[in-house]
Amino acid sequence: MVEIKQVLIPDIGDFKDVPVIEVLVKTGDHVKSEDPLISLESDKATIEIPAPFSGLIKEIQVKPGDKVSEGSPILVIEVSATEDGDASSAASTDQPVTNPPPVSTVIEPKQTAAQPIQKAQPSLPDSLLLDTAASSKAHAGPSVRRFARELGINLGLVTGSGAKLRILKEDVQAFVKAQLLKSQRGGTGAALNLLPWPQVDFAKFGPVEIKPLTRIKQIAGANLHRNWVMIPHVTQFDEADITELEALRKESNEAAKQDNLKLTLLAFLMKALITTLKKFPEFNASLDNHAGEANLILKHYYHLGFAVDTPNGLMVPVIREVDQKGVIMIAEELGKLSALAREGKLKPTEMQGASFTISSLGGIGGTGFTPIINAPEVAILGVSRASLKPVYQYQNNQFVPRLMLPLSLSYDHRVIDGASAARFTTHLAEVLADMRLALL
Ligand code: CAO
Repeated sequence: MVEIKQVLIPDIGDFKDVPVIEVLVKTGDHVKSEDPLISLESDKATIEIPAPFSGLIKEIQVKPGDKVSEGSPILVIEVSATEDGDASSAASTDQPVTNPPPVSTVIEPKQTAAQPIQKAQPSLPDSLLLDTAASSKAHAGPSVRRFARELGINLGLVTGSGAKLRILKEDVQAFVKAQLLKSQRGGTGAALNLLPWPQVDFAKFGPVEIKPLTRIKQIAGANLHRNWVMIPHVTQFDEADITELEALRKESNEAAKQDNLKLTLLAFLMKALITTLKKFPEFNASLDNHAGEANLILKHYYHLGFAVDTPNGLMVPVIREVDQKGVIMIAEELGKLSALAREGKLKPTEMQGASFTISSLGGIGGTGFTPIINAPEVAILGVSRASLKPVYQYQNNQFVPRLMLPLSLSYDHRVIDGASAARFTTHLAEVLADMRLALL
């Protein structure tokens, strides 16, 4: 039996009117369930919409440049009962079938409301930046389109030097170079007057291998670069005595084991962090700095992002309303979200809305690092590996072994003063040393 099914855009979080950047299938193609159908790209995310079931593409209802939202029709698939297990159940309804949530989704950290910060190439004039409709008409292959999209360049403005004026990667590179030179000579003072990046033929010195960066790394890299260049970072270091906390964690873990749950330090740390964020609200904020006005947006919600190391690169899932959750519930969500991140199955909504981020390298090692702020947040807490250290106790006049946790707080110096940062880490260390303070 054969059935015609309508495929719609599934729940893609807060995104609306997102441009289609690529249609990855054509009429007559046979797709398997989960095969990517189209790519969408908002200013915050690149989303691939997968096929909800296997079948034959009968009709494509979108083209690059079209704008879609949840529920927009994408294409029509002919499903035969033999090729799709879902076909018989779906056949019983006349309702259009909506896809499952997108699987391979890459979300860039949320941006500020300030429009200029949302551009991928802050030093290029706005008119040169990505215009999806114009770019989609340009004569260029998929890899060149991808390259231009990563740079945020409007391909419609690039002159091609290939056959039939086809745009080559070199043309895009030459275009960017020329525009950067122009903006430097323009003398606005905004461009950095840097030497060109060294072009070295490494093969002259020994054998080499070329490995493309993953898509997640490329997107995360562009964001990290912007945040590093645009935010004046300072990092405040401190140590927290977590001897008692670690004893509590081990004890609690004995009980949690029966429920197949592991309470990691990060869950307790999040709980302690909420107490400190409530005392220092300017750390749970964003800077809205545009049109000549600067405002601090203080958030009355506590959604914590946490960096997860995945085989494809760094992802930052978000636990919402951490202030309303206990350590056990936080630990459960930590485990669930990090597993989804590692499998590449996080939904866009699971990576949005963080008000503050933690990056913990404690499970791996190191004594301190300088994390890059996840814009538009104004601070990020880095955590390194706890170790036993001799700590001098004045009351007993002796050194005692204590488990010390290194903290590295990077903050936006436009918003936060050094003194506030030192007070913040001191308070956090006090709470971690005595978690009863988190109950007050
Ligand atoms: N000091 C000492 N030991 C620590 C520790 C710390 N600060 N933090 C965790 N550990 C221990 C844990 O207790 C656990 O030990 P046991 O198995 O003996 O109980 C072990 O290290 C592994 O913990 P974990 O890292 O799996 O768990 P977590 O909850 O602490 O962290 C997560 C979860 C997702 C943050 C982590 O797995 C991860 O991906 N970290 C990397 C984040 C990253 O890449 N940051 C850099 C961003 S910038 O490039």
